[in-house]
Amino acid sequence: MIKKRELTEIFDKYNLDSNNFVSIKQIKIGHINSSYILYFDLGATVKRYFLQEINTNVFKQPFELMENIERITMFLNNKIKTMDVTNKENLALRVIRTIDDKAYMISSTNHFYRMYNYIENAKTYQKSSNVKIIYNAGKAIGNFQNMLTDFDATLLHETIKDFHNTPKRYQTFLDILNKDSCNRKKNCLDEINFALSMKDYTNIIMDLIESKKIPIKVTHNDTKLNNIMFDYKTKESLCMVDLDTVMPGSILFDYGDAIRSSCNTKEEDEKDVSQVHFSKPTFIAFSQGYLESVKDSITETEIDHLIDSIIIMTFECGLRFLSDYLDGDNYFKIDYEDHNLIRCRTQFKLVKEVLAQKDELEKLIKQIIANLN
Ligand code: GN1
Ligand code: MG
Repeated sequence: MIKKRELTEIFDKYNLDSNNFVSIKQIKIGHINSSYILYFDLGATVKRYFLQEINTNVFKQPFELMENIERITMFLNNKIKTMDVTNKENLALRVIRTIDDKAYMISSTNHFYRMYNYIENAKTYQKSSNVKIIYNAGKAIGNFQNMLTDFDATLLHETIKDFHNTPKRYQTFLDILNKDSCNRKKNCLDEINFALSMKDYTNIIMDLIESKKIPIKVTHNDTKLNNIMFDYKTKESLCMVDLDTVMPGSILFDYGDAIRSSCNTKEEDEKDVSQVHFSKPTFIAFSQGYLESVKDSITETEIDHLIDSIIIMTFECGLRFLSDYLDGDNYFKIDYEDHNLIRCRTQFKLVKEVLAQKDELEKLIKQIIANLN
């Protein structure tokens, strides 16, 4: 939790009246940054702000990162202004600037903060089996990609290099495994063997990108269900949050990663892995919403690799958890010793289930596509 002295510094930088300050609530969401809601009593209303401390261990170039986020959020907000929609202020994040006109503030204890408008009457879901919500999640990710098609990708810094370069992630895993610096290899031999057996899968998307068989677009790259805000009442999706990894990429990253997180019947860190299953109804609902929104821009080759992308993105995520576990938990926040290993197990279980029904899932995609027009 943020110390009182630091909070005072934040209030000063953002010109917030501490006399109106009511409380601060930490939101336990996300494995990287720390997030807070600030409440101010304005008499007739309560004003909220969304404050985040950026994890500079993960995002080593926070200035460039904030430049990206400002560019993207301004672009989105300008576009929304011209659209014939209601509720415009809730359809994209807005960065709040400091009194010295910066998109961030660094505290005297060297913590890096940024502030956003608070999206009112909205919520996120850790998981959901409500097909309407899931269908809207698919639409949200498709729409996000659509809105950014004319964004100049050369303006973006690469906030984390090779973020979804699965072969590089695999190589990093091998290096960490080789060192076994925490002597944890012995605790996870099954997971290691499964990871090694998946090597041939790792190159598929990168090969398609390198051979220019699929296009590079501006993508979100972290399309977990809980990175989508939904209207509290209508369950319509409002906007995508957590824009730190918006970078040039393949839409397969976003589709695969979203299915990975949405179609898990349990939490990402469910300890009883026998409870973890890949939900086919969720897969259908999400794919329906997603494909409806991108049907005019998605290519044949991208469609042909949608199921591969689920396998690869879910595997990559599990591999990153496993690598971090072997490496001594330096990257993802953990609540207990084996947390990253538990997370890895759920992801690998999902990969196995998708592999086992790959042909059927391919057929379902074809059916959805056939019924679109
Ligand atoms: C991290 O910050 P959060 O929890 O939205 C990670 C994603 C992983 C995800 C797994 C910058 O996302 O890549 O898929 O955890 N973000 C970063 O839950 O590494
Ligand atoms: Mg994130």
